[in-house]
Amino acid sequence: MKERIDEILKYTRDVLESIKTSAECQTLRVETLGKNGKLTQLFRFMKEVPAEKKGEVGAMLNNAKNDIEAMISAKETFLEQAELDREIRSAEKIDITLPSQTCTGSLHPRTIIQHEIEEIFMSMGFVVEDGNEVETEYNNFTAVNVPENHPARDMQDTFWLDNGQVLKTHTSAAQNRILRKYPLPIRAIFPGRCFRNEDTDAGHENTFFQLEGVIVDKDVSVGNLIYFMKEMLSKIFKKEVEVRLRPGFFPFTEPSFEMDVRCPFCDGHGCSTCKQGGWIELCPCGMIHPEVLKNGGIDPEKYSGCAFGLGLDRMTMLSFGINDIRELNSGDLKLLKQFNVKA
Ligand code: FA5
Repeated sequence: MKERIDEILKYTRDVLESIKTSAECQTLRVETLGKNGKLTQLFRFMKEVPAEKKGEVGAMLNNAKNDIEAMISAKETFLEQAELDREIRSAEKIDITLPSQTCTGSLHPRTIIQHEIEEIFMSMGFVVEDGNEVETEYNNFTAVNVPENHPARDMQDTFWLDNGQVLKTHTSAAQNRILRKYPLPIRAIFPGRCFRNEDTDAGHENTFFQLEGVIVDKDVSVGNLIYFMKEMLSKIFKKEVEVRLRPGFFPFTEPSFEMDVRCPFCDGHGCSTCKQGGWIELCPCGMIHPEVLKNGGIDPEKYSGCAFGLGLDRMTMLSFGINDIRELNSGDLKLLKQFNVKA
C-alpha cells in the first residue's frame, strides 16, 4: 500500500511540475482525489486491511490525501495569480496606434481668434513673426520714436527689470527687429503678450495680447491699410464690413488713426455691443513714421509703410460675446470649455 501511495504522490508532483493553467489543476484533483481518483480507489481497499493495521494505513492514506490537496491548491493559487496578472497587464497595455479619445485639450478662445487672423493674413502674403516678452528699452520705446523723457512714455507705464529692460508694453516693440530682419518689401504680422502697469477693469488687464501688422513697400498708402483691415475684418465677422478712420496720435505713425468698424452685430443701428453708437473702435493704425523706418535701416525717401495694432483680447471678446477681459486670464475651465475646439 505504501508503495502505491508513494507512486501516486510522485505522479502528482510530476504532473504538477508540467501544469501551466489552473484548469489543469482541477483536472489533476479529479484524477487523484475525485470519486474514481487514483487515491480514492485505494481507500476502497481499507476493508481488506487487517484490523490491527487499519489505523496505520488509514493515517497514511489521509496524510497522502491532505498532501495531494495541499500541493494542488498551492500550484492552483500560484497559477491563478499569474493568470490575473497577465489579464491586468494585457488590459492595461497601451496601443499607441489607437486614436486618443480623452485628454485632448482645447484652444483658448484668444488662440482660436489669433490662429484665424494669422490664416487670413498668411493667405494675403504676410509672414507671422514672434516677439519677445522682455524687451530692451530701445526696441520698446526709442526705436519707435518715443525717446527718453518723451511724455508719450507715460501712456504706456510698464514693469522695469533691474537690468534696465522692460516687459514689452506693445507689439510695436518688435517692429525694429522685423524691419531689419526682412528684405523689402515686407508684409508681416506679429501677435504677442503685452504688459502695462495699469488698473484692471472689464476692458483693461495688466497682461493682454495685441496683434500687430506692418507693410513696407514703395508707395504704400492709407488705401493699402484700409484694404487689408477691411479684408481681415470681413473674414473674421463673415460679412462685408464698413470701416471709418478717425484722427489719432501715436509717436510711431504719421498720420495716425483710430479705425472703427460699423457694428457687425446690429449693422450700425445700435446695440449693447456698440453701446448704441453703431461703431466699434477696433484698431489703432497709421503710416509708419519716417524716423521709425530710418531706425529700421530703411530709407523713407524711397519706401513708405503702414502699421496697425489690433487688441487681440478685444477682438476675442467681440467674437465670442465675452464682456469682461479678466475672464480670459482667469483659467476658468467653465468659460473655456464653451469654446471647446479640439487642439
Ligand atoms: C498701441 O499699443 C500701439 N502700439 C498700436 C499701434 C500699432 C498703433 C501700430 C499704430 C500702429 P494702444 O495703446 O491704443 O496702441 O493699444 C492698442 C490696443 O491694445 C487697444 O486698442 C486695446 O485693444 C489693446 N489694449 C491696450 N491696453 C490694454 C489693456 N490694458 N488691456 C487690454 N487691452 C489693451
